[in-house]
Amino acid sequence: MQLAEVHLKVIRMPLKSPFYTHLGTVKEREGIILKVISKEGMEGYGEGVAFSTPWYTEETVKTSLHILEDVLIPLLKGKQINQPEEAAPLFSAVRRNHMAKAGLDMALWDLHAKQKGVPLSVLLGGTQKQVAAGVVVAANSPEAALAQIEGYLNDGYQRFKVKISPNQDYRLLAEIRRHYPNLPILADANSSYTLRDADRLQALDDFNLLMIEQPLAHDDIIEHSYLQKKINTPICLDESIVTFEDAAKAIELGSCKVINIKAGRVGGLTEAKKIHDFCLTKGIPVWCGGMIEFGISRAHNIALASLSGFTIPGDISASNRFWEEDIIHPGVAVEKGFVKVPNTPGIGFSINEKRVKETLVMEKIIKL
Ligand code: OSB
Ligand code: MG
Repeated sequence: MQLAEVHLKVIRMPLKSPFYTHLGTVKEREGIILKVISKEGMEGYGEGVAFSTPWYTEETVKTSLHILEDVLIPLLKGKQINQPEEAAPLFSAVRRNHMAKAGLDMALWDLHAKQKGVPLSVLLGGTQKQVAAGVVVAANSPEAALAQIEGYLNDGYQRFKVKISPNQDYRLLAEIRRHYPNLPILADANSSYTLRDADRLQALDDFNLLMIEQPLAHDDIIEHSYLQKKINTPICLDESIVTFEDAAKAIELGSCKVINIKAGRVGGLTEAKKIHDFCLTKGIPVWCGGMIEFGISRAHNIALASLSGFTIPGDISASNRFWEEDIIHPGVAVEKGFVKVPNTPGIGFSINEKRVKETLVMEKIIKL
């Protein structure tokens, strides 16, 4: 395939309710929608998942736009790409900027799947026909967390991720366990602790958590290995794993027992699949993390999560978890605790152009 154009759109949408983390409250989400168009006029969609501010990674919507427009898209000029896996090596001379790379990588995967007339999940090697739905609880009080859990249980979700920090951990989890002794829960700390908090984190072993996600620094691998020796709860790394090499080092050092794979965070589906395949050979279970993203990125997540190593329910929630109306048709739906993996070509969802128009902030067409 050879590309003729790349369309970049920035959209902005309010969340149905505020998303509380110790790093700040997310009330509205900006995102980048990428459409790649081949010389033959076929289309593929990707999504850039950087936030408006660099609270989760160093990238932002603005830095992603700059890197896409001025660096990555020009690298595709005049290039014949026969496999979507060829994109990542083309981008390898560009340091980091994983989220910008991922948006373009995803769009090329979708385009390629559509050209071949196969579902993206099949092209990736996925085998699961449906993926277990999990959801994140990000509340600002135990009462609000319990109310969210009750609602999501009624919706059929199979796994609950609770945001914790030193300001809200033991008491919150004790309260949840008092009401739901056997609920499958994991705690996501988003790097809010240090090794000095090891005893405090060890105390959370009381709650039979599935795992604790990213307790220590966002870029640490060494200290997590010390912590894992001290606590029984399996550590899952999120922020610390931005490349295949990070995953290999973390596993080698015993820094985690589980990995949360986000295509957006690791530079795209090619790298995500590589991490998945490696974890499978090492017996490390993986799950697919979310980014409070829009439907295009969620669709890519669903396809990725259909790979056989994704044995733990991920942040795969319905469009209505965050949005009044998503930018894909139909919206992602959870039925009896599962999300169906589409069996139509590419990501398997069409674009809700009306919704894109309503939320559009900026648009740019780049001709190659
Ligand atoms: O740490 O997993 C995280 C959302 C944005 C950025 C980072 C994280 C999250 C979530 C929400 O926890 C996951 C979702 O989209 O369902
Ligand atoms: Mg996380």
